[in-house]
Amino acid sequence: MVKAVVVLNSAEGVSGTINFVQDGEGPTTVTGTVSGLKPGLHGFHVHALGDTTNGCMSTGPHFNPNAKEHGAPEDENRHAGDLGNITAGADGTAAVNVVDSQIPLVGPNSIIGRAVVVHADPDDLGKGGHELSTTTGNAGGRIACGIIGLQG
Ligand SMILES: [Cu+2]
Ligand SMILES: [Zn+2]
Repeated sequence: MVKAVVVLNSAEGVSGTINFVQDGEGPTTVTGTVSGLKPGLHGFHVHALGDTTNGCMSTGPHFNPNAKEHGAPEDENRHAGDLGNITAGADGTAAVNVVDSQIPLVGPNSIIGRAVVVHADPDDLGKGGHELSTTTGNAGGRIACGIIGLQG
């Protein structure tokens, strides 16, 4: 069992903690809470780099070790880091509950040391017809991020 955690940092009042657990070669379970959000959908991704020297901007593009296009978590053609959207309620809090097979915590495609990014706007899952749909889901600004670190 390998565990990891992200503490989200934000210049915009968003906060949260996200936990990752992977048992053996199985899928990774992602759970947590994000608060301080505008109600509604917010893009939620693993980005390639654990670099926050320039805030969330320096975390690079979506983690994409297999050179695919942006998509929905259930799509075959998706970035490994495409975890879809989280949904904030009227109180601005979103619960995260994801099980995904493309974000391992071990091996060559491990997400340890990369970043989780929460966006201002909904991720259109590659289907919005915008010029950014197939790269970012047109999810808008990066309002919170944190580096994925090993947890004991
Ligand atoms: Cu993102
Ligand atoms: Zn993507």
